[in-house]
Amino acid sequence: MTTTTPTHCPYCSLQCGMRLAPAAGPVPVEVRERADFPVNRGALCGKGQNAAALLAPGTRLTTPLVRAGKAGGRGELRAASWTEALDRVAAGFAGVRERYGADAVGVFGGGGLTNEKAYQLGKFARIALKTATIDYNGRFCMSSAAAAGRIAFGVDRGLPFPLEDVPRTDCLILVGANPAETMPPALRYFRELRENGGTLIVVDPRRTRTAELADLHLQPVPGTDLALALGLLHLLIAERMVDVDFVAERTTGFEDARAAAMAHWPERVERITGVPVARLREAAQHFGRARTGMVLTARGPEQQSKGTDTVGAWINLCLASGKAGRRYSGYGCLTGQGNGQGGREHGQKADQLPGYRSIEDPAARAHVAAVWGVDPDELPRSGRSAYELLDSLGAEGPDGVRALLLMGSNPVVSAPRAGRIAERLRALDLLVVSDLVLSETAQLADVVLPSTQWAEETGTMTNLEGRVLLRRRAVAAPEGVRSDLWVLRELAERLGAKGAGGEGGFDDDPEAVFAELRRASAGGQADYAGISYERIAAEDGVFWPCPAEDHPGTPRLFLDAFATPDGRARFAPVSHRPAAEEPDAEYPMYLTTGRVLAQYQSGAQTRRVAELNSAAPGPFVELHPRLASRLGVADGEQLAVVSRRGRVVAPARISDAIRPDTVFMPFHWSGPGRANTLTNPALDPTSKMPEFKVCAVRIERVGESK
Ligand SMILES: Nc1nc2c(c(=O)[nH]1)N[C@H]1C(S)=C(S)[C@@H](COP(=O)(O)OP(=O)(O)OC[C@H]3O[C@@H](n4cnc5c(=O)[nH]c(N)nc54)[C@H](O)[C@@H]3O)O[C@H]1N2
Ligand SMILES: Nc1nc2c(c(=O)[nH]1)N[C@H]1C(S)=C(S)[C@@H](COP(=O)(O)OP(=O)(O)OC[C@H]3O[C@@H](n4cnc5c(=O)[nH]c(N)nc54)[C@H](O)[C@@H]3O)O[C@H]1N2
Ligand code: SF4
Ligand SMILES: [Mo]
Repeated sequence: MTTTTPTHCPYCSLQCGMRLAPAAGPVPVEVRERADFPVNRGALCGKGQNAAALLAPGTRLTTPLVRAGKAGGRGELRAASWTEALDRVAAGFAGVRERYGADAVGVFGGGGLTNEKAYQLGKFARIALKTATIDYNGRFCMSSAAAAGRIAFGVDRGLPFPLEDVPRTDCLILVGANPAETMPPALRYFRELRENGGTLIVVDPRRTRTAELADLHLQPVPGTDLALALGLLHLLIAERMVDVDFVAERTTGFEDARAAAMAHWPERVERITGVPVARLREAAQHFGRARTGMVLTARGPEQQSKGTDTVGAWINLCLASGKAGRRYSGYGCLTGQGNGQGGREHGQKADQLPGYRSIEDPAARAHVAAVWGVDPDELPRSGRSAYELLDSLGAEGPDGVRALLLMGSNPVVSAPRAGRIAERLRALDLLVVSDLVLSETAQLADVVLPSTQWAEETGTMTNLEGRVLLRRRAVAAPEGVRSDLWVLRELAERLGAKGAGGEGGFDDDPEAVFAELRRASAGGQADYAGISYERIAAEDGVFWPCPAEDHPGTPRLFLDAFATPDGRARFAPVSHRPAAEEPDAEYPMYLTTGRVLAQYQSGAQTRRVAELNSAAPGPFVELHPRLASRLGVADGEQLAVVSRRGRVVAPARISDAIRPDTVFMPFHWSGPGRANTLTNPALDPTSKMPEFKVCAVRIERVGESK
């Protein structure tokens, strides 16, 4: 019998359990089913099934690369030794720091990094580089839901209940989420909900495969979810479906929220959203009359320049109808990246210290500084958010960032207004990219550091339920590849950071880093103090907060009280406002963007896997047959899509599943079909989330067929 290693998928936040068995040949392991892990019970999507392909030496980086000359410019990337590469990085960072100050060296992390890496990256920025300039790609992901959750409930954990509760609720509204493509093994929970007699309502401008499962599909204009939620609350109030006792006992702020909702009567909401009044009434009746109910949002309503208020409006709906803080009821956000949850808790965010602490809070600074063995006054303050950081790269003057360490993101493809971001990356004095593959962003780097991958390293990941999981090393990495933790230790030593390499310094053993993370998080909101690798292994994961080894962990939050100072949830007094850019005569269509099943994010990984690439080989523009016939466009014909930021070309995919006033593009590709050439970097004022889900475009025929 071969011994298999139980671990989790390297991709999305469902963190499906899988087993790895040793294999002969260039791909050193084989993915097997792990039926005993509760979240996916053995089911995997194609990305998980084919995850091992990237371990083969031919598809990934196996040696550091350095460039002669400046970023994006003269020299070619060539193979180098680790010593040469790391010496160059350390000298470059030290030089920029000397010339421009510590904040001119930036760090950009990712929600795919393990908790240990995310923690160490935040610590590296604050005490080795001493820079305030750090943020990460999670800002582009669930930051609006995180902000709204903190405002309403006092804490941000994507789902306040395990997925196993979903089939037990009576009515579920899924807003701008397409798990049929983005988390297929989770569909089981929504199917079971219907089998149990519950009602599923889906809100999406497209009739997705997820919407096809629903009892009711509301198909709003992109960017109008805020009005839709207000309209539903209006109907709840008008038809006396408010849970008055719950509102009185467990919430504050209802009066202002009520006043805002009263200004959104059904006919007005129909005019804004395009959703007929009859449909609104039907949805309000289902949700309002149900004994228990949930609202789950994903990127649709969140990736808007009013994402925080929009999520707040959906939370209001839950609170007003008493569907929060009770078993089988509540609001949740479906977090996206593998460690999208843990990655936002341990300090790679601009304003944050480990344990979901605020970097501006004196008590938090003192606690974390003590764990790190530094003076609290030495810790930098808050830095700038992801888009603001990327936008300031290479700029002259006091705010310009001149050098960047990028670990776990590919912004050349995934950042809004990506053309501008690629240009800013080229303007840096020094761009350092740690990655598994030569991504589009790594191709611009001065130094590329090849990192070990999921099956080659151990670490913890926190899934969308707040369940801390153990990723286990199953196979040795190829010669020439090193872990991110090792890189951070080596760089910290070269930069002369206090304690580097030694006890309590920059360890590269994941379990030792986790032990330190536990202490740093102790007493914070995301308290991991009681979680150990042994416990995770024995218990199918441990839910935070878990303050002590004898604490059972917390699968369900808010049953007794919300995490606000007075224990009450807070209504958000929000009103509708239009998207930052609405269609006009010149740019008459809405563009929205998102995902397809076989590709992951910027595609850096999945475009290199043959099975996935043949399933989804390139970008496309989804458009309604009525729009297609008005433009005289045939299926498969090359179309140009033009926005105020740029122009892309991709084939037409004609489908009556989309609204006739909207086109959709997936964002997984670079080159002429890169959706983010078009997107609008208008930011939500609270979360700094860019408006990936709405901008105005014009469609032009290119004139040649595929
Ligand atoms: N296959 C695959 N799976 C993934 C990923 C991937 O790249 N590929 N990425 C992972 C990550 S990081 C994330 S964040 C999740 C994202 O998971 P989802 O949020 O499910 O994915 P998206 O396709 O971005 O958006 C969901 C839906 O929002 C709809 N939408 C667009 N505009 C609006 C709007 O204005 N309002 C509403 N209500 N809906 C709108 C789109 O039509 C789309 O169907 O997926 C994770 N899983
Ligand atoms: N238009 C549009 N744009 C979007 C979105 C959208 O819906 N529409 N969604 C946004 C969202 S939700 C997200 S999450 C972002 C994601 O976009 P990105 O941040 O670009 O995410 P990935 O493509 O996953 O990039 C991760 C990179 O890190 C590498 N990597 C993976 N694991 C590790 C590791 O452990 N160490 C190191 N060093 N490298 C690693 C991968 O090979 C890859 O190159 O895109 C955003 N962009
Ligand atoms: S759903 Fe997500 S975690 Fe599960 S196999 Fe697919 S990509 Fe991996
Ligand atoms: Mo994401």
